[in-house]
Amino acid sequence: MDKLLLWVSLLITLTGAFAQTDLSGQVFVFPRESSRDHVSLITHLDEPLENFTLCLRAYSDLSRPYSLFSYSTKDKDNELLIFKGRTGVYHLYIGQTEARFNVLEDFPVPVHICASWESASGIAQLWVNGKPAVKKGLKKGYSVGASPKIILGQEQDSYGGGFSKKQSFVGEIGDLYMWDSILSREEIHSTYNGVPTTPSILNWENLNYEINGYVIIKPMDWK
Ligand SMILES: *[C@@H]1O[C@H](CO)[C@@H](O)[C@H](O)[C@H]1NC(C)=O
Ligand SMILES: [Ca+2]
Repeated sequence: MDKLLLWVSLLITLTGAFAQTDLSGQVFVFPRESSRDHVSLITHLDEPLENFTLCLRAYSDLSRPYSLFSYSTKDKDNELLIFKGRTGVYHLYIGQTEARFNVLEDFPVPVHICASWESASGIAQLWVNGKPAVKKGLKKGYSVGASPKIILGQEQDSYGGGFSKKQSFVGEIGDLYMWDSILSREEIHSTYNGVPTTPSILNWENLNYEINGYVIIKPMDWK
């Protein structure tokens, strides 16, 4: 290998290493409405998912609908999507199919959200501030596709793009974790009250991400 190539590969290795960041106690602030500003989460999901749980905290004073977590594959833009509807309504999409959850909530207040889905039964669960919504069922026997583009701040209508200002997130997001298993009620509660102990595939304390546009990291002042 010549010297230049060696330097280039060393630089890539170093950049890759530094991209793993501990964001404990911090949030991504999406300070304005746009069709561009977003964060890409980089993860090595090479296998389809039969089970998952995803948790995050969010604080927004938007009253219009918006995307909280957008996971697309080459075939399906809404492969795994958590979408906030009007106050008290959350939508979970798996493989383009929607389940709707109605919860009692105040507005605007910080929320801790966990969503889980199990292929074997198709049962989807949503927990808001540690309280379970009524279980729903969808896509029984399906597997969530691998090699996703995972985006915060925007809703994908194509693989890594197709954003719309009217579905963008404005506010703060933190404490995001994703597991390839179903967390128990006790684990959901410990995640809500503090930090999770179960090893995860997306981990706020060791996150590989890329900021695009106007997104700022600041302390989480509301937990
Ligand atoms: C998914 O969960 C079911 C239990 O509901 C379990 O039998 C299965 O092995 C899990 N799949 C994977 C890939 O972990
Ligand atoms: Ca979409």
